[in-house]
Amino acid sequence: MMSGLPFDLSEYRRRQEALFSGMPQDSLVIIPNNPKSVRSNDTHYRYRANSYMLYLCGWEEPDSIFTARYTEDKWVTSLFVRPRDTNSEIWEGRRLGPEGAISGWPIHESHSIVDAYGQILDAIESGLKPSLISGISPSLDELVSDFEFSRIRDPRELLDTMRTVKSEAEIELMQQAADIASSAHVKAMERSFPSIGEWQIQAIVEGHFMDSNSQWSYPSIVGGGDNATILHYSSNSEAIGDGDLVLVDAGCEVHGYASDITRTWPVNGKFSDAQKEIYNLVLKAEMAGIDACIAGSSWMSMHEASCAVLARGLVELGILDCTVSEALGKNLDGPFRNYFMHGTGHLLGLDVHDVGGGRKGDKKPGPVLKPGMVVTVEPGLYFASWRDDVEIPERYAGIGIRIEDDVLITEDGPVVLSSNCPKNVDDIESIVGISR
Ligand SMILES: [Mn+2]
Repeated sequence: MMSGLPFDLSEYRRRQEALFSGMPQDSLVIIPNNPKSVRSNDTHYRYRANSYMLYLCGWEEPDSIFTARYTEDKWVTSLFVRPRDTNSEIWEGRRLGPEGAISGWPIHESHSIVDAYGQILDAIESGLKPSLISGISPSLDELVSDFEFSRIRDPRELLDTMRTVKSEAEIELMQQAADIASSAHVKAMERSFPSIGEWQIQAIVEGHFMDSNSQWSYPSIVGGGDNATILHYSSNSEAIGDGDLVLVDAGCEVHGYASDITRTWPVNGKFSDAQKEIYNLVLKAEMAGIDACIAGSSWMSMHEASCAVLARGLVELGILDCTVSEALGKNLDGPFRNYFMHGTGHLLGLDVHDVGGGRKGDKKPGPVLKPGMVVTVEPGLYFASWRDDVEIPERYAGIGIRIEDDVLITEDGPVVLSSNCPKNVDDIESIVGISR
């Protein structure tokens, strides 16, 4: 069997070496794969390998553990995998087994998963200090916690920073994911019509993902009218009325690398004046955010750029009755946040909300933007008609708009990977409904 790995072995080796160069030589690196997840009784959700496992060696089978230790002047990598088992393979699918894992994978040794715990215990008892990614495998967490280490070394401290900067080959996969998702949004626009079900738009989008040999990278959000104001709406179960907007936040993955695109359009093909006012304001904020995606800039610069545009626009439209600086607030926490509650973007990669910082609630500030980073830029404005805690102007009640692109940071400025997905009012109006 061919390995079918998305990268040259040398790229995986480079990643491994970069990790090991930061690890003390008495470390035992332990990275478990994700467990399978039960949907009901004996039926499982589609399996998705752990992103760190994909990053370091591309192994996609469950019940596997990647380890590395330093012996005889070099780091030796091992993969513990499910052994071959004809009966299990008849029911669940072929396994590569330790024999298959050793040929064509970027590892030195392979073993049966059955031997993993014994070998890990032996290594720890011989004096190696576990460097485990915790929170993935409860039984490994427990095994390691039985030894009283002052602190378990967490390989994520190094890996997360490494993962923020993508190689040429990674960017190529992310471009493919962005292209597939862009086409999916275009198809959904073309086939929209008044009264279309949110689930029907979901089917068009995800059908295109599957048709492209891809799959969603997070549950698709398809919200019509007021549902577009629910940030993580995902039931996608209502019909969308004539005159309503639909917000579609949907992306896919290619070899684990995600795209994450949001578009908002009128299902009848024509923005109302009120919808257009809000739409063009969000678009202006989005483009200001993209323009701020400059290598060397602070993480907050795109958020600041988008927020400034939104606050000014809300004052100009008469939605906020105050000065622009009052609307913005001292710490970007002014009343414009009544209508824009989330961050402007996040890192994107093997995880849709990728590792490496920049997330709300982080203790450290987000990373300085570097060439090779991919971020999303996704401001929005939400006027939920049912809210009574803030002023919702009648003219804009029931409007929820977000526009999101995937942006590669380069020395020469931002490159929008999702640029094939239309976002100007005229471009959108010219295609909505043309193939209904
Ligand atoms: Mn996003």
